[in-house]
Amino acid sequence: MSILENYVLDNFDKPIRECTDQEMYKVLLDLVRDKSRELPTNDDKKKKLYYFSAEFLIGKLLSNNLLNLGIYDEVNNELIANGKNIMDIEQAELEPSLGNGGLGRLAACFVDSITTLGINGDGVGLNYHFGLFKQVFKDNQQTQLPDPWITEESWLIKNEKSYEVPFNNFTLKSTLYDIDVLGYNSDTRNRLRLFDLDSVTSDIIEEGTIHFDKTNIEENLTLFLYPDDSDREGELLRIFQQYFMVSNGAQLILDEAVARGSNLHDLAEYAVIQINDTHPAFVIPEMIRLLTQRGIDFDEAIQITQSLTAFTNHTILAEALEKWPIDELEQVMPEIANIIRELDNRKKDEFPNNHAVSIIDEHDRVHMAHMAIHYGYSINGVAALHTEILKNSELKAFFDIYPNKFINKTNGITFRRWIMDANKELADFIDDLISDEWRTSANLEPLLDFKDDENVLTKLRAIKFNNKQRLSHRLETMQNVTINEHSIIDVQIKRIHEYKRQQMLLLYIIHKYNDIKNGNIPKTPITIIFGGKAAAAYTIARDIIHAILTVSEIIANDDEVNEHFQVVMVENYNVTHAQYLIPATDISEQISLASKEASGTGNMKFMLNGALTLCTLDGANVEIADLVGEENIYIFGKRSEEIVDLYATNGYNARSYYERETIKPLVDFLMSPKMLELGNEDRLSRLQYDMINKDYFMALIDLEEFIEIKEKVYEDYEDHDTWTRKALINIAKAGFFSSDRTINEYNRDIWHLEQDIKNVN
Ligand code: CBF
Repeated sequence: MSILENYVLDNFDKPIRECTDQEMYKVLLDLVRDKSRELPTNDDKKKKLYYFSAEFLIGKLLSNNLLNLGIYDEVNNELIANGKNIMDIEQAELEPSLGNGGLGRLAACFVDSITTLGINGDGVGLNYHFGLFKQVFKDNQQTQLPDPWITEESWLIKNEKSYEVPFNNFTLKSTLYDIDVLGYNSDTRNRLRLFDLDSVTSDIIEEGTIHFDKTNIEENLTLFLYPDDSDREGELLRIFQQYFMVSNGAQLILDEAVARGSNLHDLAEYAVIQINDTHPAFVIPEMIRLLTQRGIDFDEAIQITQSLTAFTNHTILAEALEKWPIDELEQVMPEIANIIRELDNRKKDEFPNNHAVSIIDEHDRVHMAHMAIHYGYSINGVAALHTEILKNSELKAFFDIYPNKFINKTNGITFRRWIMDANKELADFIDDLISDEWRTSANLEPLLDFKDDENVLTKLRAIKFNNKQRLSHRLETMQNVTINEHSIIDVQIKRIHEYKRQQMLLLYIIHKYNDIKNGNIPKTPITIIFGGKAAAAYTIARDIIHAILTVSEIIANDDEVNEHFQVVMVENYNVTHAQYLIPATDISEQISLASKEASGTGNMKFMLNGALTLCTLDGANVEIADLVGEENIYIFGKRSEEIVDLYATNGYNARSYYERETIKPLVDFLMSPKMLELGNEDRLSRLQYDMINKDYFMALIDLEEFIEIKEKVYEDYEDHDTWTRKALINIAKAGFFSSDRTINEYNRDIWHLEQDIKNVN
């Protein structure tokens, strides 16, 4: 009897064939969990990494874990033999709502690679019950609902560990949940350590909303990721969350290090902390507090903490570099506020009159990044260009005093999820061509030998077509939208933010719509797909979604246009959606205002799946361009130095661009009768006004060039062989972006941990 049959009989006392998909999901979850538990953790290794992150956007785990355990094919074949389909079974799995954007997805890729390379390292975070929110479209607008995912059948395993976190006036006792993290063919496992509070309850959420009493910390603490912080109560709640996360994490570190033999003076030999963005930076004062509480004197506690803490910066956007009013910290955790004051005083004494490096500024706000740079031993950016911008402009004052702390670590993505799981047909085809060695080495370069092989190019096109069909089927079932699988699939999926310039693509869409109305019919139909959430309090981003949905409805209703051109916005974009969208994509839109996108990782996923990148020279696009060569990528727009300069000199005037003959009708269209008939006047006029009078992220500056290059891209698509050859070259050059390479570099240059697998590209 096979393992699967055994599990089914134990659970349901009937054969596989007679089980529902939900029942089969339960069986597979139990099977995978048991198999994972058989693997030892890496705790026999002396030193351990703690990757602190507010988010872990892990995606569904069933397929991924089967793959990593090396039993995917065996299980899948047995399911097929019993009339079951793993894709249907997976529908029963709810995607964990533990993250939102790039840094959260990066953290998920990293824990996979850390385990794959046999490094002792856990992720530390919070167990949010309802994530950011579930995005639902109503009247062409984004509405926000809770996004529940925790059921009896989730991957969480309750751990008996619990810690007390001392807030002002009260103490909260945590509950720890673990999720096992498996590596590819790895014989050990690591864990996500997610802290929670038993008293948290959904009862306090107002029905049909994501609103709740922000002051009721005992009941709301881990309800949502990034709760609205547009008022003081919201800011306090964020501080409560952050301190709860790091205090638990720091206590866990001390517990585990002592259990492994540390006397605390030597803590840095037992632990290293990576602070993922600023959210976990309170771990610094908290670790100092805990060490002093355990008898270590203050100066030494600072020195120990510094020697085990490293920081990753993911953005240069001021609004994302957190600054908390010191009086709010005093209200939530006075001891920590005092420690921060002392840390700040020491740096003010060391660097008198250098205000740019203060931790507490003249408005009494605590700069989290500044604290992490002063009191950590390493700071890294996430792509070569981004790190240079940090060094030369954004954090120049710090680079001047600590040049040796700065280092670049270009992001990466795990190939397990982003090709082996998301695009099995392509992965298998690559095995046929170059053997399966790439699955561990990430070396796809041998594919270049096939760049002129007609049969290979034809097969690549066939795979792309199958993936388009798969996507089309999914959109039909999820959203009741039918897309043309013979069309060019042109995709921009990422958080909705002005700097990412979804509004620029929107203006292009208006241009294309007018063009088709004027009789210029595209040779191949075009489908432009967006996906992404706008933060609930980010009004202009929500206006952009509204404008996209409204234009898409106009196009869908227009029989002169709809068979040639379609615009779709995927509802509630998440990792699962991405796994369908990316393999089906021809054109990857990476069109941020140069200098503003730290790295991007979607760009890497698309490239790996054979999409061609249409981009500005921003973030990791620069490295993609270097790798594939200019003839295999489409680059447009102002360069980052020019943009940095424009900001410095206040040199951009949106209106002067708006007045241009090509641009004015596109922006005016937003308030045209067609739009107003279907859309909301307040939202559309606000967006239009902003574009003409402000346009802080300069959507108009590159618009003409963007229109020009988009036409060229569509034209180039018509030469199928040349296009597919470029796609193949992109796939072949994607190996550099494996997160195994990134983690190998973090370990080599920052963490210095024992590592089982060393032969990483
Ligand atoms: O480094 C991972 C990603 O992080 C962000 O998403 C972020 O949240 N700051 C950046 O915007 C991305 O550029 C980056 O790839």
